[in-house]
Formats: sequence, structure tokens, C-alpha cells
Amino acid sequence: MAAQSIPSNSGSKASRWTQPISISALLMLVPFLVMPVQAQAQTSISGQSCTNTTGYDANYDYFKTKIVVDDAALFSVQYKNNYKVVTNTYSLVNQSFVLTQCGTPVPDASLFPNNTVFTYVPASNVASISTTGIAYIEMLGARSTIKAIDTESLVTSPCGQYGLEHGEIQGLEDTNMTLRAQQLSSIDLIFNNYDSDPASANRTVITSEVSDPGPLNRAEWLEFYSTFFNLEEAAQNLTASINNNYNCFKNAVASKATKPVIAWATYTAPSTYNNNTPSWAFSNAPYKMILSADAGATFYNGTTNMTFTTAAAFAAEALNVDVLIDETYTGADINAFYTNYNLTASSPHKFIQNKAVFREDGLVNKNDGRDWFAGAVVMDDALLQDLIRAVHPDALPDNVPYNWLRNIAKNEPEQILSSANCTTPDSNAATPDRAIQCSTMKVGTSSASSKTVAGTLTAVLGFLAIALAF
Ligand SMILES: *[C@@H]1O[C@H](CO)[C@@H](O)[C@H](O)[C@H]1NC(C)=O
Ligand SMILES: *[C@@H]1O[C@H](CO)[C@@H](O)[C@H](O)[C@H]1NC(C)=O
Ligand SMILES: *[C@@H]1O[C@H](CO)[C@@H](O)[C@H](O)[C@H]1NC(C)=O
Ligand SMILES: *[C@@H]1O[C@H](CO)[C@@H](O)[C@H](O)[C@H]1NC(C)=O
Ligand SMILES: *[C@@H]1O[C@H](CO)[C@@H](O)[C@H](O)[C@H]1NC(C)=O
Ligand SMILES: *[C@@H]1O[C@H](CO)[C@@H](O)[C@H](O)[C@H]1NC(C)=O
Ligand SMILES: *[C@@H]1O[C@H](CO)[C@@H](O)[C@H](O)[C@H]1NC(C)=O
Ligand SMILES: *[C@@H]1O[C@H](CO)[C@@H](O)[C@H](O)[C@H]1NC(C)=O
Ligand SMILES: *[C@@H]1O[C@H](CO)[C@@H](O)[C@H](O)[C@H]1NC(C)=O
Ligand SMILES: CC(=O)N[C@H]1CO[C@H](CO)[C@@H](O)[C@@H]1O
Repeated sequence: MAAQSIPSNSGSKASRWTQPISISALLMLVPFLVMPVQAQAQTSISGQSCTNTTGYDANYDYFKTKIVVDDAALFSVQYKNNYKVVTNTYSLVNQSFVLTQCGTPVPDASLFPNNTVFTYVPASNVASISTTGIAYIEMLGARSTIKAIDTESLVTSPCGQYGLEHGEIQGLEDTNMTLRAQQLSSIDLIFNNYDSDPASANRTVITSEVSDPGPLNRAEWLEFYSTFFNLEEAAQNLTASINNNYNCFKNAVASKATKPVIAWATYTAPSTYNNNTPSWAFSNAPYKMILSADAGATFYNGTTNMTFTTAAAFAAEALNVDVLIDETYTGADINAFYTNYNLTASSPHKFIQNKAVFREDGLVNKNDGRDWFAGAVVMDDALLQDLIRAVHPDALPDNVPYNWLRNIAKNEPEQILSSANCTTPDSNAATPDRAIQCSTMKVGTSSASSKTVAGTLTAVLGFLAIALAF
């Protein structure tokens, strides 16, 4: 059984598991012995198809749009005329993928490290082991290539659920490994966050979007995924749009005089995994620090320790936290929160008095699968929008809807995603980003003085320019 993938890169701390997974499986990122994979029957996606073998021209550049990695820290892409070398440079992975334009010759395997995976592009028959990978592939408009999904009961993507219900996508078997191997044997390429299934290392792509230490880093993994589908142009357009929108939100709160204190916290119940010792901890994941700062907040992870063995010690450290994001997996309402942290509605903590306690389960499926591990990893502009709603709601239009971060202190409900929410059942349609368009947003739409943020910024910048000119 595999896990829903984990977006937290918690620095020195071990990742927080959200679904059962064998820790030894995580550690099995052993080098893979790999030989070039033979071409399987390829069908075209998005109007692309294999190169006509007889027409192969070694001097022709088969990849017109090339990725330039400028935000992500954990992958690289190198282009040759008829193949590209994509490398996951995360130290725990350190593996290259040689993507050859199908119908053209595969380069000599001896030129590459022996754990290199060879495949043909554009891929048209893939599986995603994590729900995170589905979100990336769908945003690129390549859902038609997804033939199998693991942890299918946790899929939040409405169109992913639609595909499963309509037999376009199969769920991978979790208990009968013979059957699972049979299912995977018909798949050309398997995206996984951790390791590979038996006998499929030479078809597995390990992705590390959840370990890349910044929100825009994570979004840029769209470009990593795109190389497998020759969808670089779409990926560049998407990341440019996410970055622009993200930076617009960031600018909209940059001049806020107050920077409310925000903390991301987890309660870990006693269990056999921790010697029956409960703990209460602040997160210091780099992407959360960056997101918090970009939302106009002051990131807080304690003054003495980050992890505490009594609720009282944690509570004492958290007294002046204005906004608390509770990352505990279970405990869906404010009363459960009070129980987990041994607090009450009359505790003096600012986040309680402010009614500012948020959870990451604002978008879930009917089985409590969390879109936090899927859409929220890639749609970083929408994620920043959610965080600004938690910290500086006045910077956003009135009643802007929430995505993942819901306020349990105000009893905001979980929003259930089902196949009925798939508004683009065409499997080549790109999943739209959940963010509002920041550049056109009207702040305080209920008042007569509403104005766009872009307009305000222009006015402020214009004023600064005049001031500086003197
Ligand atoms: C792969 O190469 C490494 C050294 O570069 C070597 O230690 C290892 O045995 C090789 N694996 C196989 C299966 O050849
Ligand atoms: C991939 O690996 C499996 C077993 O690990 C092997 O049976 C298969 O032949 C390999 N495929 C290629 C094309 O080398
Ligand atoms: C492949 O290319 C050759 C030479 O350019 C051409 O004669 C042939 O018709 C092409 N085949 C297809 C299926 O396009
Ligand atoms: C990554 O793998 C390459 C090729 O096997 C090797 O030369 C390099 O030292 C590795 N880098 C790290 C950081 O392990
Ligand atoms: C596992 O799947 C295989 C292949 O479909 C099947 O032959 C076998 O009976 C299954 N085993 C069990 C225990 O269901
Ligand atoms: C990318 O954006 C450019 C400029 O807006 C547009 O012309 C092009 O069609 C877009 N391409 C894709 C694949 O979205
Ligand atoms: C901080 O950690 C140290 C060592 O783990 C421990 O001795 C100390 O009591 C902790 N402080 C608090 C406030 O929990
Ligand atoms: C919970 O807090 C109360 C005081 O607010 C304290 O008396 C009690 O011992 C605490 N319980 C635990 C389990 O920490
Ligand atoms: C999902 O669809 C239902 C109707 O089927 C709708 O009520 C709900 O608002 C939608 N949820 C989201 C988050 O779009
Ligand atoms: C208690 C603790 O470890 N606090 C850390 C919070 O994060 C900053 C970096 O922003 C560290 O310097 C602190 O040590």
C-alpha cells in the first residue's frame, strides 16, 4: 500500500505521514539497475505523435520549447536534438531520465549512470502512485494519459474521480501483488514519490516536488512533469501565470503595517510509533516559512524548542500566536482541537480569542482524501490566497471562497469534491487553477470605494517614483 504524498519538507524533522506507509519502503531509494525500455505502442496526445522513423533527421531539433529551470532547486533539464536528460537532483534520489522522441534512436546507455531510466516521449500511458502527481498531470491537460492510480480512494481531483468511475482510469490493487504487477505491466511510465514497485524500477520516475523548499519551486515541477509529455509550452505558460498571480498577492500585502504571528502546529497522539509519548510541535518547513512571510505574516516556530512533550509547555510557547494552522490529521472541529491541545474556548491564546484556527482539510473527497496533498502542492498562488485570507482577509475581495485552509473556530465546513465537480470531463482539458485573478481583484467590493489591487499598487508605485524623483 502506498501513501498519499506528503507536501511537508519539515527540515530536520521526519516527514509527517498521513496514511500508513512502511518507513522502510521510504528508505529503499536504492539505485536501480536499468536498461532502456522498448517503445510500446504510442498514441498521440494533444495532437502530438511519434516521429516518422524513416524521416528521422539527426540534425533536426525535435524540442522547440525548452524548459529553463529558474525556481525549482531539485531538478534540471538538458536538451539534445532528439532526446532530453531530465534529472531529479534531490540528494535522496539523484537519478536521470533520458526521454527520447519516439521514433528516433535512443542514445547509448553507457553514456549515463547505471540507474538511468530510458523512455520515449510523449508518454501516453502512465500511472501515478501519489495523488500529487495526478494534480500536476491534470493541470498540464494530460489526464488522458493516466491509465492507473494508486490510493484511488483518496483521489480528490473531480475529473480523476470521474475517470475512475467511468473506467478510463483503473485503481491499482493494494493487497494482491500478483494482480498489481499485472496491472502495472501494461503501463509505460509510473510516477512515484518514493520508490518503485518490484520489477518496475526501469519504468519509474521518482518526483520530489514536495521536497523542493519553496512554493514557487513546487509549482515549477509542472515543467518537470511536462517534459514527459512534450508539453513544455503549456507548463511554461502555467508557471508564468502562477508566479505572476502569486507575486501579485504577495505585493498586495507587502506594505501591511502589522505582520500577524502565524504558527503551523501538529499534535501527535501517543502510539506504538512514539513509545506512547504524545507530542506537540511547531513546523519549520521551508515552504511554510516562505508562504507565511509572503502572506504578510510573522512565521513562528517557538522560542526554545519546536517539539514539546506536554500540552502545557506548547501552550505557553503559543500564547501570542495570532493565527494557528492545525496540521493534526485527525480532529476535524474546534472541540477536537481543544481536546488535542488541552485548550478551551476561554484560553487566553490570541488565535483562540481571534477565532483564527485553520485546518488543511477544506477540500476533501468523501473518504477524507485531502486535496492539500494534491492541488495545494501545485496551485501555489491559490495556496497563498488561502493563507492571506487567514492572515489579512481585508486584502482580498469580500467573501472570497476558501480552498484548503478552513477556519474551524468559525465552523467553516469541509468542501467535498466528487466527480460531479468535474466540469471538464474531456480528458485532454487542463484542470483550472483555483486562485482568483489577483490583478483584477476588487478589494472591499461591498463598499463604494472598491478598487483593484493592481490600481492601488500602481498608485503607490507612482507616488514612490515621484517621491524618489525629488
Ligand atoms: C552501478 O554503478 C555503481 C558505481 O557507479 C556500482 O557500485 C554498482 O554496482 C552498479 N550497479 C550495477 C547493478 O551495475
Ligand atoms: C525492466 O526490468 C525488468 C525487471 O526488473 C525486466 O524484466 C525488463 O526486461 C526490463 N526492461 C527492459 C526494457 O530492460
Ligand atoms: C514517413 O516518411 C517517409 C519519407 O519522408 C514517407 O515516404 C512516408 O510516407 C512517411 N510515412 C508516414 C506514415 O507518414
Ligand atoms: C549523483 O549520481 C552521479 C552519477 O551516478 C554521481 O556522479 C554523483 O556523485 C551523485 N551525486 C550525489 C550528490 O550523490
Ligand atoms: C491474485 O491475482 C491473480 C491474478 O489476477 C489471481 O490469479 C489470484 O487468484 C489472485 N489471488 C488471490 C488470493 O485473490
Ligand atoms: C502559451 O502562451 C502563449 C502566449 O500567450 C500562447 O500564444 C500559446 O498558445 C500558449 N501555449 C499553450 C500551449 O498554452
Ligand atoms: C526543550 O528541550 C529540552 C531538551 O529536549 C528539554 O530539556 C526542555 O525541557 C524543553 N523545554 C520545554 C519548554 O519543553
Ligand atoms: C489540561 O489543562 C488543565 C488546566 O488548564 C490542567 O489542569 C490539566 O492538567 C491539563 N491536562 C493535561 C493532560 O495536560
Ligand atoms: C461540488 O459540486 C457540488 C454540486 O455537485 C457543489 O454544490 C459544490 O459547491 C462543489 N464544490 C466545489 C468545491 O466546487
Ligand atoms: C525553537 C526554534 O527552533 N526556533 C527556530 C525557528 O526557525 C528559525 C528560522 O527561521 C530558527 O532560527 C529558530 O531556531
